[in-house]
Amino acid sequence: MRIDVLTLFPEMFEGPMNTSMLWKARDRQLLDLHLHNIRDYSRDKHRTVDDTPYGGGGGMILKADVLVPAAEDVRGDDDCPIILMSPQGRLFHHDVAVELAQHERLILLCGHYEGVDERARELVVTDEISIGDYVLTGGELAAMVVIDAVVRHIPGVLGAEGAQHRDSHADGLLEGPHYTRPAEYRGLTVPPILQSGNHGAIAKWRRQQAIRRTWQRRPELLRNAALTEEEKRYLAELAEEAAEAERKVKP
Ligand code: 4H7
Repeated sequence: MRIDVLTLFPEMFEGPMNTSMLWKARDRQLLDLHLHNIRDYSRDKHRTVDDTPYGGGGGMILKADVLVPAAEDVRGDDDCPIILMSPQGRLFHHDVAVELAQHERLILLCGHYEGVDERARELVVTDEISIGDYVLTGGELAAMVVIDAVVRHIPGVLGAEGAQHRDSHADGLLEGPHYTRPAEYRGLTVPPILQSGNHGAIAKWRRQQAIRRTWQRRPELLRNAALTEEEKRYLAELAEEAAEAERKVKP
């Protein structure tokens, strides 16, 4: 997969994109990452990329006559998505990461200052994504979050185990608890079932723990999770246990 990033701060990408899973993906040529400095598309001697907003109000706006030629030059005659990272975009989540990973190529546009001239959106942006309901100084950190989450879904990136299918959210549930050695630490022990060697029973226990944790922390996710009849009964037991505990507090 090829990803092009248009940014005023290409150096921000250096650490994250040259570390761990992302570095491996690039090294194995599964990810072909290109960073482009928006400032290189400015045409005046001061390398201007922004200007004051029409109507006043302060702050600076990224110029359409810089952004549009930059995006068009990078795109060439490809018809790949050009995605603006912005607080006004559709919310990024697991399914969006899987969807974006199906593309041969993506272009990510990182805004800055008070924002981008609306005509750049109209002329070149095909999709607008937000990583969450908060404001960032620029789109760079958001773009890196999207790149990391998308690249995990390129076949071969995580090795043969298909670890992305075991991740939180892959099956609509949060992950349950994990343990490694030692078997006892500060008096806290590992659940005996994990040491039983009974793989069927372990798989069932893990699913139940995932359901329990999702029910406790993100119950709204359970609406879209695919549960078996047995798992639905387990969920009903959890609700019954909680109702019972509630009755003990205020009878
Ligand atoms: C586009 C338009 C993404 C990009 C405006 C980007 C949050 C997210 C940005 C802006 C982002 C997210 C520039 C508006 C900085 C606010 C102080 C870059 N913020 N910004 N201003 N949630 N900021 O994904």
